[in-house]
Amino acid sequence: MSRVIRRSATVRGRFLRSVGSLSDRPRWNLHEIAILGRSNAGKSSLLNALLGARGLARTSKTPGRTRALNFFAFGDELALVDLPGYGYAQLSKASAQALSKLLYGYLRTEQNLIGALMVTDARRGPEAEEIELAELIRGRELGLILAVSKCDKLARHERSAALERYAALAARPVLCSALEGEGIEELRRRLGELLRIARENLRRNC
Ligand SMILES: Nc1nc2c(ncn2[C@@H]2O[C@H](COP(=O)(O)OP(=O)(O)O)[C@@H](O)[C@H]2O)c(=O)[nH]1
Ligand SMILES: [Mg+2]
Repeated sequence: MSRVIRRSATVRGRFLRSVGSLSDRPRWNLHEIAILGRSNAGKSSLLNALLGARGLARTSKTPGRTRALNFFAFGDELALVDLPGYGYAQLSKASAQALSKLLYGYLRTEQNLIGALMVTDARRGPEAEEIELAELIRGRELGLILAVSKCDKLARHERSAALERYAALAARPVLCSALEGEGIEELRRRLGELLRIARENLRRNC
């Protein structure tokens, strides 16, 4: 597939599309980075902070609300994909299975996918599903950025321990807060890094 690559100086966040099944995935020339994390970890909030647009991705006090793949433009070469969170206990077994199929199906097969931004809660530690997802991403030789979020909830002395808990999950975890803006610039820089690598790979394979 040939792709049109244009450079963008500024990031413009914009909702693109929402799809409820893998067969409806968009066919476009955008690179995609998946936003991963357990339900309520703060994925949609972080996405809004990254896109610089409050309320673009739907955030919720009620876990399990994202039931589709939601695509947002981050500049004009990259789409960030808000995915259904896992680990939401209130869903019926059938709904949980359908969401899991959508999530894993997308991560295993999407050809435009260049990496994932995994969002974790700074007050917790890595869980089995996060380890499994990180392995899946690495297995496909895609980039993995780890956002250790809600760091505004930590006391100063708890910060390094939070990073240490997550160090085994991915290199260079980023402590961040969607609420207060800490770490957002660094995460944007990391997204740019993945994009540059993807451009390079594309050029080499042409
Ligand atoms: N204190 C704090 N709360 C946050 C932060 N990010 C998200 N939240 C809250 O956590 C809850 C879940 O956030 P949401 O973005 O909907 O999580 P998602 O289910 O992973 O998309 C909401 O009540 C948010 O307001 C943060 O950086 N700091
Ligand atoms: Mg969400």
